[in-house]
Amino acid sequence: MGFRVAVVGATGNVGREMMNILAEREFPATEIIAIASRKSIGQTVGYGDKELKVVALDTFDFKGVDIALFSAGGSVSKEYGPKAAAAGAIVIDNSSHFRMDPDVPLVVPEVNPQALAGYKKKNIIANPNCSTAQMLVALKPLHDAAKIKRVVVSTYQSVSGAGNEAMDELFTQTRAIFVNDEIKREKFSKQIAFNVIPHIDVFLEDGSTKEEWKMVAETHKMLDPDIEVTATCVRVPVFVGHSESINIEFENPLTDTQARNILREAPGCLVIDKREDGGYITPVECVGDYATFISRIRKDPTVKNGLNMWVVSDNLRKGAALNAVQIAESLINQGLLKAAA
Ligand code: 11C
Repeated sequence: MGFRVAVVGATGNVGREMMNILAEREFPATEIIAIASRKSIGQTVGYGDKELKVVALDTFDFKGVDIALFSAGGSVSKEYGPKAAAAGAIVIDNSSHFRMDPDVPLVVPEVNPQALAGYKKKNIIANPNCSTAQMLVALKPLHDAAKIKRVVVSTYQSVSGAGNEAMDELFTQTRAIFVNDEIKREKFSKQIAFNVIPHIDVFLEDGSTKEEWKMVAETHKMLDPDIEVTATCVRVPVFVGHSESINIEFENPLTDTQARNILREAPGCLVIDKREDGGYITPVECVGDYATFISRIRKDPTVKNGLNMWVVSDNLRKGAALNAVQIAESLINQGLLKAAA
């Protein structure tokens, strides 16, 4: 007994991680179908110790598929997500396309698993933006304890969030600097090697970027619409792993020791906070892990009830592929999805 699972965008960064995580977590699948655009036909993708041939999306019939994990960009989700959902598959979509649709639950299982029950309206569930997912895994237990009023977050986001070509651009620019070659810019509007870029996704009219807006809007949808959030999202020359400096103001008192103890027990969180040289996490150490790592938990003495912390996670995993697979697992655990006998 098990489920037929389709992975759409299987050859991308996140799609490959979806395949890895389905295998690692021994997701109860009777069949995994690796789907991508026509240009990927002929490629294979790894699933455990198997190599699966890629199937073309435009001719694929989703009938009989139980779960379709989409990570092929917003336009593919817009066109094919509803088709897969109409054919009977539960679509778990990693793009931003459906996130703000009131009839589509936006879910991080450690934060709002109860929202999953609403998936039946469209047969679609949205996965949040990677920077929001890891922030909320850390904020939710603290909000439950002392009610968060305001969050000021600055992100340090790896290039893998922008896809394979962005990773290649960091690599080739870095090499070009060492061999004194021309630095070519394609994916990023400024040099990314040995630099930082305060710009992720498109600019909005108020001067913020869409990435920053997502951190606000998605926090409101998933955690609490009353929390004030302000974000600055920055691209850094790191291949995988997003980091965040988070300043939190609470309604009620919460000491740094209390926060550390709460986070030590919280689902999905791993506290590494030794207050000594190297006693904190950096992005290279989180790669391939499932956890949201939390370090540098300390009092902010400039407000009545304030804390600062440093939050790091593998953006391709908790920020995308892992969260999508956890949503599927949570559907099964909540009895919302049953395998055919
Ligand atoms: C980045 N967070 O690091 C983005 C990638 O809305 O799902 C994911 C974009 C999204 O560039």
